[in-house]
Amino acid sequence: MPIKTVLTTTINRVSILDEHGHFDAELGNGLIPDADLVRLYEHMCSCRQLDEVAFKLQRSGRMGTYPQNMGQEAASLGAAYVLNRDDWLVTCYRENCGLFWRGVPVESILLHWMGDERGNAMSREHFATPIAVPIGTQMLHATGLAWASKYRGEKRIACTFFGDGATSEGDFHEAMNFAANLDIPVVFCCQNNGWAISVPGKIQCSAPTVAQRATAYGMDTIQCDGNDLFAVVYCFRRAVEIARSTGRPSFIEAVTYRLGDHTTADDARRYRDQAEVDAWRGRDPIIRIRKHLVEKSLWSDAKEQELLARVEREVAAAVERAETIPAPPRTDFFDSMYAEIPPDLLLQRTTMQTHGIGQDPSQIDGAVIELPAKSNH
Ligand SMILES: Cc1ncc(C[n+]2csc(CCOP(=O)(O)OP(=O)(O)O)c2C)c(N)n1
Ligand SMILES: [Mg+2]
Repeated sequence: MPIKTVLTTTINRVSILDEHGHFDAELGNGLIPDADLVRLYEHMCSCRQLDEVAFKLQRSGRMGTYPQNMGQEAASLGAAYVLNRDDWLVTCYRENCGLFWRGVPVESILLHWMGDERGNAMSREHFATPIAVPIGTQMLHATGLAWASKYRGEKRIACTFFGDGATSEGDFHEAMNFAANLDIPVVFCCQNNGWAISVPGKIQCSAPTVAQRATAYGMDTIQCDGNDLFAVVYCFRRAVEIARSTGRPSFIEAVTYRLGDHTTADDARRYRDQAEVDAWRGRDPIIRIRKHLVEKSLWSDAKEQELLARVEREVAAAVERAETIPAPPRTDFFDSMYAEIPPDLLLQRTTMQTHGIGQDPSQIDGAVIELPAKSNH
């Protein structure tokens, strides 16, 4: 036969607790113990509260740009719940829920979006990298971290998160290719929220699923309802098992939606239909878990009121902590780049407090040029 089929492929989609409240007992029973489910629900509510508060902080001039995570809480939380605390969690900017589950302090993330980079310096004990705003870079970092782990004979794996838009970046393909061909235990998770700012998914990826991009690299791949915490946990258990038992990478496409704007600098009403947003509001990952908990008599209105009051207090306290951390000296941003600061930057450093940016230094009368204090960098 001159032409024969050398590959046919299938992409499976996992859904356990759907938007109508149907629960697949076969896959879902025993997946998340009740006590954990309550804690996970409470945690998602606290992240949602943070999003609402951060939006108001930005609108009142108390924060720079902020990317709301609203609607996408389940994917990173499911991952953080399944991973070991010392597996690497390598995220971009819509994974607050997973990072907080790890123990990253809320005030750190707030501080970062308030413009203080010290907030993005993750503590060693969290095994998380700084949240990546450059699109796609973190996938390579995750692959490198997992490779280092393998090289050292450690059991630690890496998990990385990125958006659908990031899968159009060269970095994505390089990371996937490298991880697949060198047997690197990394879990790639694409939060496919349908949009990369105003670019819709359908002109970003002409294949019917993002998941099938992983097939091309010879990697195990699966799609899940990314707003279904049970489905996310199911897929991560599977991916983590692959990574630990075979040392291989795998791919999860978590299909989700950002209910808010891209960031506070965006107005999504200019490019998205309200009907689309409304449809996704009905698929909110938090609402469906709440309904499920109520059905199982694990939740009540009284508990809900108590929780909302508590998360309000906790987030307000985190905002206060972030706002009262003393600001770093303004000259700091000159001091981390060079061991010996070049003369032109030294002049800028010295005059920035008293003269406008771009002012011709030769016009500066009597500028006193001081050497910076010896830095540790
Ligand atoms: C390398 C790079 N190019 C462009 C940008 C500007 N930018 C910021 S977010 C974004 C879209 C990202 O979309 P996606 O990966 O789908 O993530 P989402 O924001 O939807 O979570 C772009 C193009 C950037 N931050 N970094
Ligand atoms: Mg996107």
